[in-house]
Amino acid sequence: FLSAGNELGVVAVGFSGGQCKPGVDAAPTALIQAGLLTQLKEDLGYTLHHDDKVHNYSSLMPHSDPSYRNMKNPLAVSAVTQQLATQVYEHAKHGRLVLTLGGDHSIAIGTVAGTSRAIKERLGREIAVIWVDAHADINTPETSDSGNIHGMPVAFLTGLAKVEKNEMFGWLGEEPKLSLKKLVYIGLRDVDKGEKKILREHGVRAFSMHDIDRYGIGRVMEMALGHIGTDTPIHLSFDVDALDPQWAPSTGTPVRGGLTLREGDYIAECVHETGSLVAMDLVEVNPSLEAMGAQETIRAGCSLVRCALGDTLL
Ligand code: 4U7
Ligand code: MN
Ligand code: MN
Ligand code: MN
Repeated sequence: FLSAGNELGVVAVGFSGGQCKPGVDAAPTALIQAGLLTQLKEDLGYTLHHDDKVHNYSSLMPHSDPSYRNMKNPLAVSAVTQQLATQVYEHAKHGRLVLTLGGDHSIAIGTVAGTSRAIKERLGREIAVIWVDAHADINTPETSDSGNIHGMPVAFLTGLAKVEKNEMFGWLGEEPKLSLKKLVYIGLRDVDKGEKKILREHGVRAFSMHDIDRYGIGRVMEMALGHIGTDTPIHLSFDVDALDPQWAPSTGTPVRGGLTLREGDYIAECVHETGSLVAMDLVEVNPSLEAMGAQETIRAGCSLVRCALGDTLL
């Protein structure tokens, strides 16, 4: 009931303004050149809806974009994510599964907003989000030390970050795009003090690397999916830095002690098995960092996407 057959909407977003390191904008092209879209079409049998563009949204870039309330590039990130929300919405409202290739994680403000709106309109349902990441990305502009918006998307989507001006995420509107009760984290290991306070106060369901060590990834996925409940549309937002730098070294904010490649793929496979996946983001691949590991990181990213979209081992 969730998506129409094997129709896949693809959005490629070469955007890096949510953080300070250049190069993450080159990821969509690198992933596509590695054969990802061909594999989805030929091996997994999807019908692709893709404009064959990697969007850089240069026409949306403001001439001047000073920090505001501690946010870096607020106008650019707001404008790009607003446009992206429309693109994702257009795919999702036709019942297509939507794959977004980022870009830094700020783009999830747009992708989750787009999915959330389409699923509400089409099915009258709220989406759940599985956020796979070393980081919680739930800083508000006030709690963030870095001012980088890729560390804030969850705060904007859940309404924890207050917005006033339309051109600075006011377009998100009053209604949260995501309920804190329908959010599940997997892979956390570098959570800021202010973020821990937010997670605790709101009782957000989160599975850290400690939980994965204790229960194993199998039990963790049972618990994570159990929290969401069956038949709930799922948006999977996968930050490649959830993987250990051994498997994904080319990313802007690597943190040691992460998921193995197989644990990452397993998460994606379990989400596929629910039959409830409506959208996936793959973000934070930066081929220009740790050049030696770029091919490995790209390969890992392709594998995560294939697993979430139904590639099986046997
Ligand atoms: B990513 C950080 F301080 N929390 O806010 C911040 F540790 O999308 C990192 O998960 C954010 O890669 C990482 O800047 C954002 C930092
Ligand atoms: Mn991260
Ligand atoms: Mn992230
Ligand atoms: Mn990162």
